[in-house]
Amino acid sequence: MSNDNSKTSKDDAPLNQKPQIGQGGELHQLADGEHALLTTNQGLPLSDNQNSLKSNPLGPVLLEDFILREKITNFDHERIPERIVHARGTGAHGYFELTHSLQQYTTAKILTEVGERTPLFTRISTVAGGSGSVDTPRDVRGFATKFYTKEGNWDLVGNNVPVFFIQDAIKFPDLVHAIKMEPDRGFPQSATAHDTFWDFISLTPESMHMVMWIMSDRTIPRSLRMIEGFGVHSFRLINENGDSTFVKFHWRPKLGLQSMVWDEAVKTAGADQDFMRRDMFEAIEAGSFPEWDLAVQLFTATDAEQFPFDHLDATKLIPEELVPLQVIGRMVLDRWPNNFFAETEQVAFCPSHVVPGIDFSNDPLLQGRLFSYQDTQLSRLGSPNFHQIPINTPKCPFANHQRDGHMQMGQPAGRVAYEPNSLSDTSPRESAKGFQSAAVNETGVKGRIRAESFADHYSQARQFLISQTIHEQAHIASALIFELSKVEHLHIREAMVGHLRHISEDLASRVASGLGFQKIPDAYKAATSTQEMPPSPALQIIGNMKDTLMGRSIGILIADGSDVGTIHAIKKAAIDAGASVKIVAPKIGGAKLSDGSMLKVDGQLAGTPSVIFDAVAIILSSEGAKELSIEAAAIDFIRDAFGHLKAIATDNGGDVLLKIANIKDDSAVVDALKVEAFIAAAKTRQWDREKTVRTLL
Ligand code: HDE
Repeated sequence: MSNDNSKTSKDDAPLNQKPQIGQGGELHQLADGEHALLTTNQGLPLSDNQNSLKSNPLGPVLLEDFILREKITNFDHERIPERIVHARGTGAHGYFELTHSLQQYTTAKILTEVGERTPLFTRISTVAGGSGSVDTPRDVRGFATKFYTKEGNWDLVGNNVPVFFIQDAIKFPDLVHAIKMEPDRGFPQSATAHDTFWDFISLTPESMHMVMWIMSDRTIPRSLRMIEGFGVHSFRLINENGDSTFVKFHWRPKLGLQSMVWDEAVKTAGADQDFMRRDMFEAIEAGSFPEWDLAVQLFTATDAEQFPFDHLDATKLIPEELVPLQVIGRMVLDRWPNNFFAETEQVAFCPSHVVPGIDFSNDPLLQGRLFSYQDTQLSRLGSPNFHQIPINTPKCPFANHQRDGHMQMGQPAGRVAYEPNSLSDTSPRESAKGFQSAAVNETGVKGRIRAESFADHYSQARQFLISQTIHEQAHIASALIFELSKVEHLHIREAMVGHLRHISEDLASRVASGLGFQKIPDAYKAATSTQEMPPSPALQIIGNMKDTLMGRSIGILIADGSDVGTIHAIKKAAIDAGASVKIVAPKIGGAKLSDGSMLKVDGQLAGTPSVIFDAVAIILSSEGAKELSIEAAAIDFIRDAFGHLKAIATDNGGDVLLKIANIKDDSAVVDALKVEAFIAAAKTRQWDREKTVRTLL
């Protein structure tokens, strides 16, 4: 196996000292004392990695060339089947530190040993697109964590949204087939805005709460570091006495929540299709480690009886006004994987991976998941030995009598591979401290029957909607109009508006008007009527954004002649406030500032649009302004920043571009000399500006 012999990205010296040129002019880099020898997988050192074995220099390649065959065979099999859902993901290593013991509720050491750091690997993903799809579609984000605990691996495999589309696992293949690209045409990739998705949804009223979430700004996050995570289902904690308490798990980002505006998400996909992955990578490389609090909601079966919904129904959440969140620890992601494939691609999460003291509820969706994930790993990773791939291997001792199979890496010794046995004094045996399921009384009639308590499909959808700020409600209406406008079949559009009427007549009429309906379609025949539930402000994003520049990024657009003092003042203030700063200029080689000094540039204008920043400053001399006034990329830079509700600072040169872009001043378009005002405005988005830049129905 080769070791890490790569240079750091900051190291500029060329690597190879002794190249040789072959007869055909090709380069041969030879190992010197420091380089490892290049070998086959069997350890055979290679003398030539540039040429295959031929009968003469222009002759046919010989079958004898086992070196070529080994290399190509390996390459031919480099890909494994991608995940059927959540194919595109970004992963990182880190740790979990418990700050508050749940000893009263559980025996799980990871939840009872305060101060203990448990290593973990977290993978955050989109759901619908393939592994090569873009990072910023409107989509739920998967949020899966593998804790390597002392008592075995615990996988908390959740999403950034606390509810789901369906109530029973038997509907999952239908949902996924409807959401993914349509099978006859192979598009759209990574988008819900198409007929099959909305057809299925319009016939599945239980999905309406989830529809509100996916049409909200939750599904267009600004950064993976700024999303929440939810275990979604109720789980159980079991204590020493065998008593069980229900629990919901929540991840809360230290940087607060933040989303993009839709137009920004669309343009970011073009500017940088790896935007989220790069953002996470750069944050970790810079030592700004992404961090989340782990919080729990704890409740008993008796509490649950009082809830106006069934907590075993994954289309429902428990408002934190009803059951408060208790923060019990934190997760820090502090190490990027060495190898994307070996770790992020091969990591295998299974909700069935729990530790003693954590158990499952009867949520029918969770019950189906307990089967599905183990099963999918068999085809993705090819063998029941997938736990032997290092990223999946427990970091605590583990032993059993399972044997053999594809790619068995171990060499179990001895003749005993069964239990009970009398021939070994050391072979693994069961223990009283082992995993116990909650002792629950199950009674009732066996059958394929959906519980009556699952029949309310609209009340929490309405609760979510009315909990949002007016800006977020407008975004939900706009998103529905956008998506349904892509649906070709009129009856599907009508059916969806028919559902919305049970959530909010106001929302239904806004969407109907945006779709150009002359008359509002009939309401869908609901199984039960909508109950009025109190708003839950905790469900907003805008209300949960943090007034901070921590983890955010400021772009400063400059050109030759830009004022050195203004640039440095803005850069210093932004960095002091916790932001990262990038200098953008027409040429990557640098820009000569007003004092004659050269400033290093981080991005060339055409490849560094303002969508990748949270706020921008445009600092230009009159010459620079003249040069950029005919650059569409410069005008778009400023116009998009304005349209995406970002703070903008300009000096006199920057003002020239403001005029060309036809931007009228508002309180967040500030004079570049008023650095404090710019920094204050940069910490948030200008929601009140939105109505001046796009139609909000
Ligand atoms: Fe998954 N899901 N899922 N899912 N899911 C998979 O497992 C499945 C559901 C989630 O980063 C698959 O290894 C069924 C809810 C995440 O590797 C598969 C049902 C939630 C990931 C699978 C659900 C999730 C997956 C595909 C309905 C949030 C990515 C590849 C009963 C609580 C994990 C794989 C990673 C992946 C099945 C519904 C989250 C096919 C049958 C609800 C974060 O096994």
